[in-house]
Amino acid sequence: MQYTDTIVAPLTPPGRSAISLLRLSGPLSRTILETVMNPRRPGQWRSRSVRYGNIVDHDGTVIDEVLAVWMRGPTTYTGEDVVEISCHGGYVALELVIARCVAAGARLANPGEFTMRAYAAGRIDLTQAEAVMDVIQAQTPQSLHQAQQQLQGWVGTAVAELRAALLYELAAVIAQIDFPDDVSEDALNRDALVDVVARIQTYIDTAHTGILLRDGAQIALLGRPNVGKSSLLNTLLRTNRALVSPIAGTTRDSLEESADIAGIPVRFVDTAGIRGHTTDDVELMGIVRSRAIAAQADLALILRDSSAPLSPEDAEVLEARGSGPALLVYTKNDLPAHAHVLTTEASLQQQHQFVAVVSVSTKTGEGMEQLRACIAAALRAGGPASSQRISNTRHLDALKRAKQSVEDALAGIAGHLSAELLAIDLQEAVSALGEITGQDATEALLDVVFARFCIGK
Ligand SMILES: Nc1nc2c(ncn2[C@@H]2O[C@H](COP(=O)(O)OP(=O)(O)OP(=O)(O)O)[C@@H](O)[C@H]2O)c(=O)[nH]1
Ligand SMILES: [Mg+2]
Repeated sequence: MQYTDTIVAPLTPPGRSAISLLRLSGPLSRTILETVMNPRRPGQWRSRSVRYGNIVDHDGTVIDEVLAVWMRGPTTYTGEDVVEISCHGGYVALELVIARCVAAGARLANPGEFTMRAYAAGRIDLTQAEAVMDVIQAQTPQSLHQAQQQLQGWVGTAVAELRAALLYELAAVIAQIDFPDDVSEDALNRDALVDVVARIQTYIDTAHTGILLRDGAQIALLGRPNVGKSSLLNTLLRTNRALVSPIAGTTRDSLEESADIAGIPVRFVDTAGIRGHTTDDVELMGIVRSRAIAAQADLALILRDSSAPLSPEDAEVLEARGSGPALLVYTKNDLPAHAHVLTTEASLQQQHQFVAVVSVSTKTGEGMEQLRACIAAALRAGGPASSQRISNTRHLDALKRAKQSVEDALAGIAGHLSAELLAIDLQEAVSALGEITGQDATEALLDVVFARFCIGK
């Protein structure tokens, strides 16, 4: 697809910085550059050589001193002629340089429009376009590494192989419809379809860890007042984020902070202590929030003060969590343990199947490394070591549909269904796979994918 208009956008966020970067892409890129810039040394523009000079207004007034490079398509990010200009940082210089480019014939780019053009030019497939945003939004080195793998195209290659295998079988089925006499009964290779199902399943198996590393997990710190939730949050974050005091009911509103736990981007939520008998309206509002978070978090840390007797409030906390995965965390293990701590453990364990039990002290730091390891293990639950993982729910959903359609076709073969019906199942599987890479993507799907993008990408 060839676009006739030339787009422009900042590549760097607004704000004070040494330099800002902007990009033009489209057929007029070089003409616009020649109009707005006076290079210091005379001469022709050569592709991929950097030139120094001034961006000037139509009357010759200097707007900013810049470095600029013109890159001839199609071996550019968008596949079109591209110009990149480094001007000074700050709000004004960048805005004026962009305005000057617009006056000279460019149009402001929409979010994701450069990447959309790269996709339209066939430079990248849809999974790589999505990976661009994943790289930008990666929250830990591991999530970045995973996004880079996808950017290099492994999902597209894997899906193309599956699709090719299915198209081969689909052709055989269609031949059977068109020339029923020429094709033998067993023209369809059942084993090939079984193999496709198995391969799709191995990709589906990577998705739990993949999606976790891309999107992260919410972990709630729950417990009755004063068990040490805010202290534990601070120790996990290694900051003084939350207020801590010996007064029960210190934390009123829930408070969320991000951290990296063994490469997994997690959001810890400190909550107001759950208790039934408060008359304080504000505390009650906080407790309502705590209960909502308790029910929905990906993982809960249920805190129990090991120096205090078990109270009915501890059971309330467990009730608020429901059946979701939880770690039991004994706090304040630097203090003498309460005499009943072991019997209380038994009674709590009866109420809930904990993933693990850990004992910590935020005063001495004891147990903290073990707690981090338990959290990582509880979240990851045995994911694959390779960083080639399905990390996008859109891909996962399409893979599941493709697998189901191939399984339907296999059931059809067993049930001696007509070639026409088998062809429908196989065609559906092919289309589902094509949605992943974009071959069978609708306009609406592309809009959804590119709506996630930021300006300048
Ligand atoms: N000795 C000891 N005291 C602790 C430890 N952790 C927390 N505390 C103390 O316990 C008290 C309550 O701690 P917080 O972290 O405010 O407890 P919380 O669960 O957030 O309390 P609320 O916000 O009121 O629900 C404070 O006086 C802390 O200093 C610990 O590991 N050892
Ligand atoms: Mg607190």
